[in-house]
Amino acid sequence: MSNSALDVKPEITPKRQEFYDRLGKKAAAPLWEVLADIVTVKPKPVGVPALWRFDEMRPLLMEAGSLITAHEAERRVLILENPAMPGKSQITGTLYAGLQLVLPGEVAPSHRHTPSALRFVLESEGGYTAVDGERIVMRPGDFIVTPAWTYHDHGNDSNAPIIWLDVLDLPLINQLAVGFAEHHPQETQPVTLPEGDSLARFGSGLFPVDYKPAHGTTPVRCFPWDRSRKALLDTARSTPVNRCHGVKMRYENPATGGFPMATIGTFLQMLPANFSGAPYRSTDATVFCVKEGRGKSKIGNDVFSWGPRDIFVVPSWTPVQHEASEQSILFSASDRPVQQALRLWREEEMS
Ligand code: GTQ
Repeated sequence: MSNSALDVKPEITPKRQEFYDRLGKKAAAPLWEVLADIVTVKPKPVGVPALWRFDEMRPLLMEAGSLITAHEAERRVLILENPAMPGKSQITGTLYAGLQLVLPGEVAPSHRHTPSALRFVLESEGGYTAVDGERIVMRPGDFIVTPAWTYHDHGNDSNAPIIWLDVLDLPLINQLAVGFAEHHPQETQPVTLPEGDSLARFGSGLFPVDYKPAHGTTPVRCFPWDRSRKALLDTARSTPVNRCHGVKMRYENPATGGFPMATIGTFLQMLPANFSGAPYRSTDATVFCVKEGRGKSKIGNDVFSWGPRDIFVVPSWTPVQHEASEQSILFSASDRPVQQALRLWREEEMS
């Protein structure tokens, strides 16, 4: 069977149309009219490439801060909506992203939900997120995991605003219709664990002798920036630079060797100064957040120049090519763990 057979739609004659209209009244439809749309020769993502400049978003976030409290909003977040999916609260087909602000003295009340969340901290001079009884102090560049159905609240006892990037698997969870949420009985959950507990207990390479991973989510709740950056740059000294990705690493659940989250894969990559990457495409639509450096990325037919704290999105199977004018570090997140669990993930270099 040739590809064109899968791409081409039959002609609609008046007689056929009249038949289709009658089918519609019986909640039925002809497959041959939609086959090419639903059984695609290659991925047809709804999302488009896009970039959000931190310098443009920050004043809007601060304006939100003057209009509504974290308490009233529950979560004071500006959603990063894919321009091709306005009103859908989606940055990709499976992921939601937003910029969250907690002002000095504020608390975002404790709740839990079945969607999983990650935080990538953009601005903080203290302040915390509490997950499952542990307060995690937020520092710029920290990657923090809020597993499904764990209570979490955010608080800012510092003198400066805290701003972070939220990525949640909301569209996936809602597509599966498995979304549940509830408040904690108290506004702030009791802190039952010492600061730094999850990292101290599970981040050193030593586990309790009888430890069994209970689920797919990492017992380490925070991957602190200084350690991640050092691991990346130390590795880069003895690792060849990949033509497409520079030096790219993935965050790991130390209990399983898999991704830290069951649904969202997270990565950190270094592009050396003057890096000019080869084009590639992968099936997992990816949200990038620039931690350090400057450069530009060609995504499909669009070129986006980026600098620190900018966020951009690459849709599924869309060619992308990164360039860096100075040494740059990119954090990124995608639904790769889901695709790999289903044995469906593909990536290829294009030149
Ligand atoms: O911090 O719990 O961006 O529940 C969206 C939904 C953040 C959160 C979001 C949420 C949260």
